[in-house]
Amino acid sequence: MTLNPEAFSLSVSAPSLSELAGENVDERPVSRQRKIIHVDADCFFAAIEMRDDPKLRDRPMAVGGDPSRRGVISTCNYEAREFGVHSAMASAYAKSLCPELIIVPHRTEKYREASQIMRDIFFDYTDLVEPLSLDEAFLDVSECEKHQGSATLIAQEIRQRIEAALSITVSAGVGPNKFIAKVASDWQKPDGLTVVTPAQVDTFTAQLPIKRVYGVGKVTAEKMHRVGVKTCGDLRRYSIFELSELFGSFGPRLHSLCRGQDERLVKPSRRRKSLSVEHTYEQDLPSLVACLDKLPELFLQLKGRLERVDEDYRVVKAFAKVKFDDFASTTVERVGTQAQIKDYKKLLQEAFERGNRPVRLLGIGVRFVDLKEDEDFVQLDIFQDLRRLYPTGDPSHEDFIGPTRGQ
Ligand code: DCP
Ligand code: MG
Repeated sequence: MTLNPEAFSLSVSAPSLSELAGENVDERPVSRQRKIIHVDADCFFAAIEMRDDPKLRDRPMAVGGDPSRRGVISTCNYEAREFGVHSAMASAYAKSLCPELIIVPHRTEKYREASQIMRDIFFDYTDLVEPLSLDEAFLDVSECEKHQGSATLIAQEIRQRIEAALSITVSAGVGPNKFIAKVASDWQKPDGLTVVTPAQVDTFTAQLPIKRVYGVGKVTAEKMHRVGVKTCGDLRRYSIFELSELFGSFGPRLHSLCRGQDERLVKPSRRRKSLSVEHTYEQDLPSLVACLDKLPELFLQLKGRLERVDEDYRVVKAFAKVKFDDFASTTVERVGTQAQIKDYKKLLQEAFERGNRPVRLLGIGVRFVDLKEDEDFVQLDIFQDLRRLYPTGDPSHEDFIGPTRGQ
């Protein structure tokens, strides 16, 4: 049976709130229909390298170690994949498959930087973000109110924002659980969005080759093939007892997964460390005065975002970022700030003076400590608890950034 990605392609016109909250395909009494997004960057390390060096584009390239020093491929672009090159392959062997393959070394700092920017974008939609690696994360957007709660539109916006911010593409999958979302994000890679509604889960998983199920390795898949099980649908013929006998403790899980059921929660392992807003201007800002003119608008945006973070975050630093017309960028940050607009004026001035030339991008933000993560957090003198500063939480105070919700 062939899989048909088209059947699950993006349908922007259909608001997925009703879809995803709608029909319950299995018979279990599910208390709440969840909306999970899985995001995974396309050939991540390679994409960053191609972005930064256009000579690497449109030809097979990989990131990895030197073939003459027993190096290994970390990843490669999609052109190289056509030659059979893939992650974890010896670079020398990759070269033998594709002699024109260009292999460039890692720049880990760049990948971390990009990863952080992706995460900051995810946190604009939910605090329930579970990073799986530098380029991959689950988001539970069940409670997100953006786009009237449409996970489809949220995923689409996340993809667009990452591409605009980083000039790389990511693929996303939307589904009612982690398993479905993860399979879906891989469905139309690269640069794809696949939405599997609750009503489609049954058909979608029935056709799914068994090797797509996380935890089913080569050996298990071969064992299944020998007894005629090629798809998740085929596996449904076996009872939970039979599967437990055949696959031990993995049996009950297989029983659920082959029906597209997965109750695992999105576990936010790390919470956000910072929050910022930035803007690239269509025309460069020629002077410090022109930059300062733009500050109130950015400040209002930042304030709006900060109102949505939860009360376990404390602001410890404010920062301003400036990118000049020669693409050099600089960030000035300071502890002991109250993160008021006058603080940002000073930071911006200092940042501007480092380059003293026209500016293409301005950003301002705050860094947090997270009381949930840091139980031993001691309130240091060098920064202020903004809630103590403004106990009335008067939002009309123009310099006030509400750090918490429900002030
Ligand atoms: N990576 C690595 N070694 C591996 C696998 C991955 O160093 N054996 C690194 C390089 C990848 C990054 O992790 O760019 C993300 O891994 P993915 O599995 O998501 O692979 P890619 O993003 O490169 O490709 P895809 O488009 O298939 O997601
Ligand atoms: Mg990836």
